[in-house]
Amino acid sequence: MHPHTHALIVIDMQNDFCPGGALAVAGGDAIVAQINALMADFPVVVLTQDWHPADHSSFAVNHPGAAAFTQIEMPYGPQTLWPAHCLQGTDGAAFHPDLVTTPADLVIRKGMNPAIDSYSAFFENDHTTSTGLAGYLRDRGVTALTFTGLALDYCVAWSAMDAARLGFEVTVIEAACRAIDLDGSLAKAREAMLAAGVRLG
Ligand code: VGL
Ligand code: ZN
Repeated sequence: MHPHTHALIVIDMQNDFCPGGALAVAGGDAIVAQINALMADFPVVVLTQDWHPADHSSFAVNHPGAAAFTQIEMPYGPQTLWPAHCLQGTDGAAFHPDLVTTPADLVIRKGMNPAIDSYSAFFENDHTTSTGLAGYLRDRGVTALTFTGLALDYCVAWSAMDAARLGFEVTVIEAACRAIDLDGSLAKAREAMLAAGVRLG
């Protein structure tokens, strides 16, 4: 068991990111058993859930004429357009049925504001609007974070880099993650994580 200052953060282990889902990540379901086993080693466990309204601006369908997996400019910077996914309250937004959620201390939802996407568990994509997660972890005396989940090159990477910037000691267990890998996004994310001081374990 890790000390009480170490938390496991499990990112977006939801049906829509697993094979058969709306934004399926190859092998997304293959890491569930590993994550279940990891949870037993951490005194603090946080799960995140991508949780979008139907009119969310990251959905290609809400930009007439635009295709999924292309980029547009938003007031806060470039935004990749995605197939509609993780609609609040739907089965696609639910956790993978084999994920053991009982050990979770906190479930944090993100991506509810239709105007801003939110890859990171800490901030929306404007890098300013907080989800409150950092305050929760600090209040509990947590200083080190280990990340797993989906997708490695988007929500896991953005969360891990924000955590490192916030001063947490950060490890990403790559073997317990899977990536979307859109236009070299995995290589870019790995490089950016290493530059941000994230340990890839
Ligand atoms: C994610 C794209 C859009 C993720 C969420 O969980 O990595 N990726 N929404
Ligand atoms: Zn999303």
